[in-house]
Amino acid sequence: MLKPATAPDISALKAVEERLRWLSAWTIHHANHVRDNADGLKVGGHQASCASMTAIMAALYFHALGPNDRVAVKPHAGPVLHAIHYLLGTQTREALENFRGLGGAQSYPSRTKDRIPVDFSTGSVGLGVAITAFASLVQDWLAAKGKLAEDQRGRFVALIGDAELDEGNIYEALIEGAKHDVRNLWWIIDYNRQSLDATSADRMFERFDEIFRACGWRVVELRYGKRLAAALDAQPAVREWLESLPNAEHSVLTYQGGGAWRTRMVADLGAGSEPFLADHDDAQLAELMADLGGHCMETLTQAFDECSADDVPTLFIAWTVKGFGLPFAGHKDNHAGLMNPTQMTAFAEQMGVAPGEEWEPLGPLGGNARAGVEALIAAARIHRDKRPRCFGQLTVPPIPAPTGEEQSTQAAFGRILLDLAKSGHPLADRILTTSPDVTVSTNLGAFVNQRGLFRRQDLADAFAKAKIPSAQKWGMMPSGQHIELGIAENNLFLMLAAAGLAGDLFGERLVPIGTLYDPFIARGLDALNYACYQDARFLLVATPSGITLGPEGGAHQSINPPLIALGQPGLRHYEPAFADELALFMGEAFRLIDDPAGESTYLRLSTRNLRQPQRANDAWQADALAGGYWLREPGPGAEAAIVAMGAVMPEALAAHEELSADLPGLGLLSISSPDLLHRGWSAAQAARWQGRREPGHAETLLSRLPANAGLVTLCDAAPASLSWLGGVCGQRVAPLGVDRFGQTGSLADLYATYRLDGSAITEAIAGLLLPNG
Ligand SMILES: Cc1ncc(C[n+]2csc(CCOP(=O)(O)OP(=O)(O)O)c2C)c(N)n1
Ligand SMILES: [Mg+2]
Repeated sequence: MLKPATAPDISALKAVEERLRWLSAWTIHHANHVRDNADGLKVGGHQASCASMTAIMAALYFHALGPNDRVAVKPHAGPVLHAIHYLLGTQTREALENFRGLGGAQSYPSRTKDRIPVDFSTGSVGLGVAITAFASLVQDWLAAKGKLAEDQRGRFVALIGDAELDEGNIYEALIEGAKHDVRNLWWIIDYNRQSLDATSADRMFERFDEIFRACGWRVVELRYGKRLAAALDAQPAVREWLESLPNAEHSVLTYQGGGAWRTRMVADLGAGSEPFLADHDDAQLAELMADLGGHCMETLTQAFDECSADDVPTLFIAWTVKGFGLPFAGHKDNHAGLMNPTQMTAFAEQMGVAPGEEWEPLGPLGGNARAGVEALIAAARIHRDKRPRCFGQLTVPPIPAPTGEEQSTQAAFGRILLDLAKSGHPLADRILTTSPDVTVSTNLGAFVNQRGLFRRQDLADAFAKAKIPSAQKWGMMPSGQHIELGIAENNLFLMLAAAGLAGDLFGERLVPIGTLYDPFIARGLDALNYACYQDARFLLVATPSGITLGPEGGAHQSINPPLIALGQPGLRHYEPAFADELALFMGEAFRLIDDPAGESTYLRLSTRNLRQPQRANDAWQADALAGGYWLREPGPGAEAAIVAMGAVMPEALAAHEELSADLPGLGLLSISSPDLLHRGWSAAQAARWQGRREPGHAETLLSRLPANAGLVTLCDAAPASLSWLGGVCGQRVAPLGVDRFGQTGSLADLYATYRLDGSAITEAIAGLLLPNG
């Protein structure tokens, strides 16, 4: 691992810290109190959260970080990151002046929306921390395959608000990381002992270090700065007193200042406090008591230097004061607190910033101090421009559909991946598969047998060695492509997020494929959203799904994921009924992973064996890719159509055959993506407002029917997944689907109970065509 290039220039780093504290506070102040505010909404920002971290971030960015290191910055310290890039010359004054405005610097660091290089977006606390563990794992995966040279590798740093430690996803990642012997991680806690609402509970003090140590981490606690440590060393009684002070009272005294510290020490320690207090007036005392490890440049740089030489995952607990150096330092309500204009003027004076010079990057610095800071900035090894995103590395081979008269989409998925693994096509080498303990039951097993499990050190399959027959070969090796996760679906999505950013993080586009049971998407929903928000690219295969799972019962029968997908940007839902559709959508998903304008794909699959259709030609394919195609064309003047999706297609086909005698021209529309159809519908409205007439695919399909036709929609999911289609051309709809929890049962029983069968379709059509019947 890279060591810091030079000994730290402490005074220059301190000057940088002041600049960061000023610029972050000013950026927020400007947005709230200087810039025009037409709508009167509070703009907001977190001056206290920023001031808490400026020393830590100065020490990191201008001393400790190497060129390949990647950082997830605590969301509320976003303005500090922008200030750093302003000093480095990679952020503009214009973007800072427009902080939290349209096109300006974002409130929380955003990979896609900010113009500065942001390694990981943050905002939903906890997720930015955990993704660094998975990014480190992806780095090891690539390195083990010779895809990432030694000098291209780096460390993954998470800057963490201490209240983020309440997020369970951090511990899920910690445990998974320990299993994989994760390394090159620095998690740095801004331990200001304040959250949004309040000060932290004392009972968790000295517990986090135990948790991390138990997982094999090195824990470095930076409690005191050099000056305070020396003062307390000389007066052990004061140290004992200070360390027994409840956190809330510590915060009160920090807020009240030197006079309050003095009064309290005299009251609690009597004459014993005199030697400690004697040399300091109130202002000096306040400063001394705020000299915590996370504000002391010597302490920080020394700690970072000491841990730079190895790759041991390290937790730094840097004690800090929330709002350090600001008038509301330590106040429990300071989270969203903003300095008022009077306080800001006083702060400017204190920082030596003259009126009109607020945006000067180096502000009041002159002479040697300025030269020192300029040298520090020039030497910052993390300095880099935003890299262009990395696309165009994949060639997608044709994906043939598995043959077989009867197939389930889940089994076909396994076959397609197996064929790819055996084909030796370069795309297969870029596939990283992963699953939270459902590799075998989602049909990933055959691929894993071919390509192995990833582990930095070889580990033979004990069962195979003992010659015990098993369908699964679980040999672990550096060349292995599958990353097996414990049952924590949140980790699956963070893994997909990290692997889906491999192109941007490491210059190597991967094809991440993750599998899980469809209902458990909900378990990792925020992490899925987080992955999409960063435009990570992957293929999510959710199987099995719906009440079609039959005897497995209601706890495993998913209902609402198609609705989730309908509302999730950056994720395209396809729900194939047949194996040839699946093959088509998998090819498309691979293409989308490597297309700058692409997105991730969610395939909702099933274990139900369906008789496969005989196709006359490939004409259906373009329409299927766009979201739906006529499986049975409607006749002229057709009064009705059945509109069906996925595993219930046999019921739709049978009903179609039965009803066609009485309803000539009855159509059967196969929906492959309600998500795409809805987007097309919205886009058509937007185009119309701009004077263009570009019907969406749903309109093109449904305009084959008269405006007064009836639609029976049918899916093994929430009926709203398809019922909205009636709005496209104004046709009447009878929606069939699942809107109660499922239960155990045979398919015939369940389809009858939940009204997904032929008689339900017949009744629904009758209801549409004979409203009084
Ligand atoms: C998942 C999630 N829940 C809630 C919030 C709202 N929120 C933002 S910051 C915060 C507390 C932050 O405290 P801490 O992590 O200690 O940061 P500090 O500002 O003290 O440095 C909360 C609850 C959020 N951003 N994300
Ligand atoms: Mg905090």
